[in-house]
Amino acid sequence: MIQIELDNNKKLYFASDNHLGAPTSAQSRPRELKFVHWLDTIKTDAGALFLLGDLFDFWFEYRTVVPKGFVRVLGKLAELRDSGLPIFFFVGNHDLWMSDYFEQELDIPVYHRPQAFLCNGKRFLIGHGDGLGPGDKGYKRMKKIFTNPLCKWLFRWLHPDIGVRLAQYLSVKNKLISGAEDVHFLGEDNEWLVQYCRRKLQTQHYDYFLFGHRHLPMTIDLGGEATYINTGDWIHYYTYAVFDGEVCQLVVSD
Ligand SMILES: [Mn+2]
Repeated sequence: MIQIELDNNKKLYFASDNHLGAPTSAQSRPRELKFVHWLDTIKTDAGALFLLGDLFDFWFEYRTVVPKGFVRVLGKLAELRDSGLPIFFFVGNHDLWMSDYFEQELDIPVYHRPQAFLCNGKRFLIGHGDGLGPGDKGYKRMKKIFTNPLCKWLFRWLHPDIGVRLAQYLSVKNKLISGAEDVHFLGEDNEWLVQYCRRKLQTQHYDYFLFGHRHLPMTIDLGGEATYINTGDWIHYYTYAVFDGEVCQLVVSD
């Protein structure tokens, strides 16, 4: 459990699913600028910033190379971090090949699974949300391949111009960005992250569960003073969550 004490009037901010770089770097630029502008507006009262995954539509770290682009958002994160703002990065299923670049270059810790936080007496469980809860077997199988050390090693030895292009092709082809397939709310009882939260609550109380991944902003009352908030995305909704020290809620950015 990581503890954060918020000073007066400071807040926690949570955002996810920017998918920068998709469907093309030119088309993702306005979203990147909007996000960088948002980072500028929160820096006055942010006590900590949580990025809940899929910041990049594709990311891979070679030993000496990282993908081109994203200079503005990386620069802004560096500025905020250098000014003393704690930033926590949770990898999503699109950027799970993060290694130590964020830690080394930006001094931002990277989490590969959900992490508990205690802030002003409230318990948080925070993560990206992929592969949690029951079901989603196809994805879980795929994730095993993606995270397999031998597969990663083989991919690393493809020339980046081939590897990155191949990954971008596969990533953009799959749904969310193209808008080819709509994301539908499955109903409280069928949302597998809701089921995941309910199971967690059987052994440990949390005041707030924060996840991304669904690309659907939602706030779901789990009963017993527990709430699940999904941060939505920065493609269609431009939503984020903010915790003012007492209450956590979803906000649409302007
Ligand atoms: Mn996503």
